[in-house]
Amino acid sequence: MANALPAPVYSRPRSFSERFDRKGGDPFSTHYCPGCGHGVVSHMIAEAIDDFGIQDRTILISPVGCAVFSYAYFDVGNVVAAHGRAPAVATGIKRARPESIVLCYQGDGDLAAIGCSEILHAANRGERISVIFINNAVYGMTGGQMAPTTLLAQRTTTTPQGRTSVEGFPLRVCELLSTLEAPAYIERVALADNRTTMKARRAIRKAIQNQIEGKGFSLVEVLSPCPTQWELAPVDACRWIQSAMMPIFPLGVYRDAERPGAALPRVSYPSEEILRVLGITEEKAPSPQREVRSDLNPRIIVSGFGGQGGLFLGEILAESAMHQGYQVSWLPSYGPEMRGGTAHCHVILSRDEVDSPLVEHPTVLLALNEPSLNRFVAKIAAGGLLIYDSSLVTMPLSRKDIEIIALPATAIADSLGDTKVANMVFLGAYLARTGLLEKSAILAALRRMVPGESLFALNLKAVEAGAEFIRTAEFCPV
Ligand SMILES: Cc1ncc(C[n+]2csc(CCOP(=O)(O)OP(=O)(O)O)c2C)c(N)n1
Ligand code: SF4
Repeated sequence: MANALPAPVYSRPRSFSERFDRKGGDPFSTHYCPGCGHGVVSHMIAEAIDDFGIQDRTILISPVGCAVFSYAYFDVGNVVAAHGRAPAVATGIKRARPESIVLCYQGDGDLAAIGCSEILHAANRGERISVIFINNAVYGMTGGQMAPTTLLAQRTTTTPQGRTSVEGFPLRVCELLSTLEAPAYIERVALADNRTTMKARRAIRKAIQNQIEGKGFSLVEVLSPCPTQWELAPVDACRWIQSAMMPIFPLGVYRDAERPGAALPRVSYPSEEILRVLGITEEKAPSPQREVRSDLNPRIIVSGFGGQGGLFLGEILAESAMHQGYQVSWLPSYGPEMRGGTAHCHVILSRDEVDSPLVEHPTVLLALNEPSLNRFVAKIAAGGLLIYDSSLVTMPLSRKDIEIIALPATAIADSLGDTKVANMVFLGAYLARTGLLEKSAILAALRRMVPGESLFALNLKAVEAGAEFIRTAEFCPV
């Protein structure tokens, strides 16, 4: 086979350390999640260092964030800077050792939040450093909180209903820095597919090459997947970069001293498109002022044995109502026993501000067992609603001033194959009786809070079975 092409050789860049020794990790793999963009970008940087033959004079400034262990991965000079301070540290090193190649590696929390002024001034001074900026639209390391780059309507742990303009708009670092006179090179790239990834590789090499050639400040922003905090499979995370991030953060060269006057990429702001991609229609978009459909402001107690899922039921109610624009509170109270002890929670869903999360006289009692019914039935406000598990409760009830629904929740859950979903039967029954919350809000809350497809499907079935009971059974008055 004289004409056969040589097989491609994939090798580990020499600029990676032999072992990735760090606190509490396997020394032969990185700590990055599967599908994370940090690993891809690290490989591109290491490969470029090898190809340019600069390993012995490269100094990498690692950030605080998911990339904090970069010092363990790169066999170059390493400094870990305080959160956001990489450009200041890089400035000092580059000025003291101008022959060194100084690379700043930063996340969007690090660079665009706490370190916003550092990067602005380093760029404005035209420091001869190369900055690789990972924009994954969240704080990855600390649990997926909102970053300055979080998209409008994007849900994060600190914007559970989606970011609104109250938290500010997504910060566009390339656009911001390109208003300055000093920078030599600014480009935004993405890890969305093979084509964009190859462009990202070229841009990273160019930013490093610029420094080797003594050109000024270079920055490459990489739209990078964080499947873990986005709660998406790696492939879907790449698609999300394309469909949701790229319209807001247009790719392209924002500054190139070699190509003065190059047209800047223009941002389009297809907010409807973003909302559609995020599964939110205009009407459902979060709006604090939104008029809710129901007139009820229920004050609810959910009570049962620990392990019956009463607290979770309360949480789902609060979360669903929050999706629908309610002010909510959820106050759990339980004994030290994980299972078998009593547990209850106070849940308030209100169109006005909630001044106290305590529910003294509930307008709704969801009693999952007899001791709970016994304890709280006298406290229900006149005209209130009681739903109790008639599979477990035998005590007679004498109150005539409230609506009472005897719901065989445990029996219904058993018929679905799992006693544990009796709490969801309660949820379905309560919602069907009151019409309080929209199905989409409940689905959204269940999606967020119930892990795994099969468990989600079972919970949904139980909610529907509870609703079906209300539609078909004769239940009141008892
Ligand atoms: C001074 C200071 N404030 C806050 C923190 C907590 N903290 C650690 S990492 C981080 C955010 C990291 O997010 P990002 O820079 O986007 O990097 P990612 O983890 O997504 O790669 C924060 C706020 C800290 N370590 N130090
Ligand atoms: S949390 Fe996100 S950014 Fe951090 S390692 Fe995992 S995927 Fe990467």
